[in-house]
Amino acid sequence: MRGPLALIALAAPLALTACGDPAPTYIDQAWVRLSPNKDRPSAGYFVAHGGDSATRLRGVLTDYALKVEMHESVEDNGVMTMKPINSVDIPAKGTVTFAPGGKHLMLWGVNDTAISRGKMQLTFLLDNGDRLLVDAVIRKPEGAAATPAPSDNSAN
Ligand SMILES: [Cu+2]
Repeated sequence: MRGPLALIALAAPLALTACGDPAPTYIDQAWVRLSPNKDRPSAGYFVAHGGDSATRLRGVLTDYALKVEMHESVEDNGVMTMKPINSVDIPAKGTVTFAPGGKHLMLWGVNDTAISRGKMQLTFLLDNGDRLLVDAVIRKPEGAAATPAPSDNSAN
């Protein structure tokens, strides 16, 4: 362990002074709104921050759901519908927000272990080959706490 740690300690001051380093694209504020119905997909939201160069989000993967899709809510003749999107441009130094009513993730079959842990890791695939690993907070639907446990023995 001594070798690598010493290297990191040496590298840190260098990284701070290297002001020519390109700023990377990153993701934050990731969260999942859990569907109250297990048969219906949950929705995921986040904010993508562009680095010094523009890139593109090619998709999102996770080990903690059966399927993930990127969607966009669109108004069609006054009716809100949504359609899958294949990629999203992340402009240099710009932000792209996935939020309720707009772009969002749909997640089918969110893993029970992730739900009880309250978070799930998402992998964001970028056009430049980067993979960004981000923990999304799982928020249970309103009133979920009031649902009695199915195994509850109500003999009284
Ligand atoms: Cu959708």
